Amino acid sequence: MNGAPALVPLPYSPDQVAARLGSDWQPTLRSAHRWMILARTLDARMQALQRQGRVGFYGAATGQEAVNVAAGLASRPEDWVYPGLREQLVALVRGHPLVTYAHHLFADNLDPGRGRNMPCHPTAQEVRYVSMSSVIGTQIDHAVGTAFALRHRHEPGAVLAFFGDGATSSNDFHAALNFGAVWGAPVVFCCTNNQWAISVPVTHQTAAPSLAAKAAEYGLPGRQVDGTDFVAVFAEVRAALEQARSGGGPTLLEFVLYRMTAHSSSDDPTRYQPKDWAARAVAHDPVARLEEWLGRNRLLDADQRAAVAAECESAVRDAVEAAEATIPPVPASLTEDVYASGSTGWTD
Ligand SMILES: Cc1ncc(C[n+]2csc(CCOP(=O)(O)OP(=O)(O)O)c2C)c(N)n1
Ligand SMILES: [Mg+2]
Repeated sequence: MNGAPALVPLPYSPDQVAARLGSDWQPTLRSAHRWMILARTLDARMQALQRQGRVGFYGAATGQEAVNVAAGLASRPEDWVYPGLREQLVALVRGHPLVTYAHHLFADNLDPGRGRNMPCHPTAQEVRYVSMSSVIGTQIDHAVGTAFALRHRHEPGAVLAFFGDGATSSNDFHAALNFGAVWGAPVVFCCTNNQWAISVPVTHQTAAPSLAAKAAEYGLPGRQVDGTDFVAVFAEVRAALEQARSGGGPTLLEFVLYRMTAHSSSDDPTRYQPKDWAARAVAHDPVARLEEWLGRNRLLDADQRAAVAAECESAVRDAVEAAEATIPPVPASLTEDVYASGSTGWTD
């Protein structure tokens, strides 16, 4: 495949940004920046805590923040999210409390999943963020099923289905695109092409000209998007969600970006990545890219940047402290939520 498109500095003038984001573009960009810094702060802290043995596992989303924040901000409360490993920020942007996510990461008694899932596999029912399956690709089919159900019940909303470049080689990806298109299901397929599936480069994953190109054979539109450009991702996700909601069927969006960390805390990428990868990834850092543009357009100065960083540091510190002060799941919880007894808590 032809790999990443040429990534250029944010090409937008403020007028173009306003046109693509709408009238409230300045608060949207400031809010996006704050969320991206929070995510990066959380990633750095959790990777350090994992190495100290204080959390069991961590899968960072460093380099993928623009996609997560843009998708979160472009979605509506009635929409659903089926994530892969690196989309927890979408739940936070949609209103899942940071401290609840910290309870999940520490698998404590206030984790909504009571420590049953690996860290980075939260469930956030109140924001329609469905617990991730570690089995690569399976969530894409589940997302299509939910989208079909929404339409069948005449309920509003659409579904965001996230998965990586590696997941495009799973059977589920192909079944989901096929039936999503056949049924005209209100789903947006969001492929985060970070160019690696653990140690397998995307160039070994497919001979197709791009991952987005696969959409055509299933009869739905597919577009490659620069996933390091917040404005581009926001505009594309918003348009695809609108199309889905209005009965126009699914879209496949391929977000090309760079994995800036190891696959997870269990991985050592120096054993397989080319020596210049880290430098190439840093050159395509979505946070630096947005900050550079905000600075150039006088929307962010050094003091404001420092204030955002301090606010995020303190939010992460408070969340970690609250989690570490919480007891592990009580033994009796082992049998809770296993069998349905009366109401499941879900409304239908
Ligand atoms: C069915 C299945 N096969 C293999 C694995 C092991 N595994 C975990 S993550 C991963 C790579 C996923 O790569 P990609 O889809 O590109 O997502 P990324 O981790 O890069 O975000 C693999 C092979 C798995 N979890 N499930
Ligand atoms: Mg990948």
